[in-house]
Amino acid sequence: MSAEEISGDMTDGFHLVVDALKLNGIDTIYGVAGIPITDLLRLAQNEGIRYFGFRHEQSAGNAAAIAGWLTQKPGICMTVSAPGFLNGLVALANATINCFPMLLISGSSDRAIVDLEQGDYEEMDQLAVARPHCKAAYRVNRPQDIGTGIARAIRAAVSGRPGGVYLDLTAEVLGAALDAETGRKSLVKVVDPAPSSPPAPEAVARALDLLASAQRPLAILGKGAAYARADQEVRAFLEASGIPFLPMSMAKGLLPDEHPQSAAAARSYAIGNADVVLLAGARLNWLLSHGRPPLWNEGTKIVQVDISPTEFDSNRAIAAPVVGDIKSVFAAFNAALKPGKVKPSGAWLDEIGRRKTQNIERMAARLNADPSPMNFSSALRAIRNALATQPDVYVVNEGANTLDFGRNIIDMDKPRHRLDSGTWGVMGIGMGYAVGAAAVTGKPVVAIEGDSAFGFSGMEIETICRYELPVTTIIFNNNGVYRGDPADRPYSPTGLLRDARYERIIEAFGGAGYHVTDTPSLTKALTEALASKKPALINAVIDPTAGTESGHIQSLNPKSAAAQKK
Ligand code: ADP
Ligand code: TPW
Repeated sequence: MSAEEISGDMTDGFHLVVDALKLNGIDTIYGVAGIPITDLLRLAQNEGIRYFGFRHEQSAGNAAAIAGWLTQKPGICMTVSAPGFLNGLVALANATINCFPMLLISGSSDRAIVDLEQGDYEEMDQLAVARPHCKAAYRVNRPQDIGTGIARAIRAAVSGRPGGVYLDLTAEVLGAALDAETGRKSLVKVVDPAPSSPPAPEAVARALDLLASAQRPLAILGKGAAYARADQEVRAFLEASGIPFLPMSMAKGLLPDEHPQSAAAARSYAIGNADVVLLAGARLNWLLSHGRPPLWNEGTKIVQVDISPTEFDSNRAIAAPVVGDIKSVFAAFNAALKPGKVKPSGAWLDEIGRRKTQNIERMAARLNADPSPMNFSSALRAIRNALATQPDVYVVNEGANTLDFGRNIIDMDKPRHRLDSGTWGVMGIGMGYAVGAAAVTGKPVVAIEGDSAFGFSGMEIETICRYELPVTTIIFNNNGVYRGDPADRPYSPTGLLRDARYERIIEAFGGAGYHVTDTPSLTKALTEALASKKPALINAVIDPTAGTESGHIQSLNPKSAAAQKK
């Protein structure tokens, strides 16, 4: 029986899931169809939920995760059992590690057979597999529990530190019948799913006192601050106090990169010489060198603002921890800040300014050069020129050199417009993030992709074309992971096919393909693609010898301690 054909006084698991999602304002699902969820997806669509069908669950999961980060509502990914679930699991784990709210909802096979390992179709104990990779994991075994299961999953995803949640729906539960009245009563509308958590007044006072004692304060803003949608509060505090700031990569645009207080072009100097750092919505993980020397100074004192109290002292002692959501905390900072109380010294601001100018001048020569073939800097300059008048564009960025150069060269003007490989430095987010961003914002998306990075989700070009999304994918084609094969050594571990014509992939699906080898053609192609508001793919040929292995994190490759020094 199909899920739609049921009598009026009865309901079933399919309907209860859709009703519970709708009751909680869920309007979009990303997924891949198959047993046992096909009828569920069909019903969801019939009931007015938008559905985006992908070619691989990892991309569907990535779309859901970024949709969650962009909207503060959990993004929903639905998959089939065992292999479909496992394909989605990387995205769920990535969402959790990045603090993005998402739900992976997977159908699962017959519990009685699975638990006795009797060999069901797509048999797997999915709940047990998911649990270590997400913030919470639940299974619904009875139709009357669907409402509670979805409510708990939503709350777990968005409250406190956001993260990925797994919800297991057995095939049996989806098909199970319940009388309609009991079913309706079993649904739960989650009230205040992400309650604000204002900081303790004494924590605020401690933090402001420490900042007031600073000569050389510095603020570091992370993607948690961008997620918090505290744009006005954060900006007001930084402008009133005059503290220079550094954005982590997905916090670029929280204050515009062009803002005079941005210290981004003097990053190492600013981190290494600050006496007090205000760390907001960012962890002291590898991306910030664990807060340790040589980048950091041992003597620097830290004010850390985070919604998760267990984050404090994770890598070094935090002198002034402030637990709370960033919106409430910065509102409290603003309310308590007396004019002139926090005041960076003139010498500190002058020195940051001097180094910024010096570094920008030093970079300018490289940025303005026009080598043939193009390199990362010149190609990104060409993209930057096309994007200069398009602040609404969402930028997705992955690769190694493509990511590292892209982060530095592409300025962001608006908050939450840069989406990238994030905390794991993961490859494969590209097309999923592009679809998710286009789906929830309706705005154009430009995905700047290394050729290797693109390959992880490249088949989703068909998805982009099928839904006619305004996504332009630019592939920096240098024939390899990081770089191309040396001429005398084909098939090296980092090599990819030479001179691949990636633009023909999108042509197969009716999109616009461009093959460009110089910067004016790249700017022109991107400008044209954006104006068309249609799917496009630009194959940008880059010098295969440009860039470095592993980009800017080469030092993380293990080196043999037994290697002979030359
Ligand atoms: P980045 O990669 O940009 O440095 P991280 O992902 O390491 O940022 O850190 C994000 C931090 O933000 C996490 O520690 C998380 O707990 C925190 N966070 C997320 N949302 C909020 C919020 N609304 N208020 C305060 N902190 C938040
Ligand atoms: C899921 C390891 C890091 S960066 C990268 C790989 C494979 C691709 C670099 O080549 P690309 O970029 O994209 O052509 P560029 O700009 O240097 O030319 N598997 C996963 N994640 C990661 N991070 C890797 C492998 C990796």
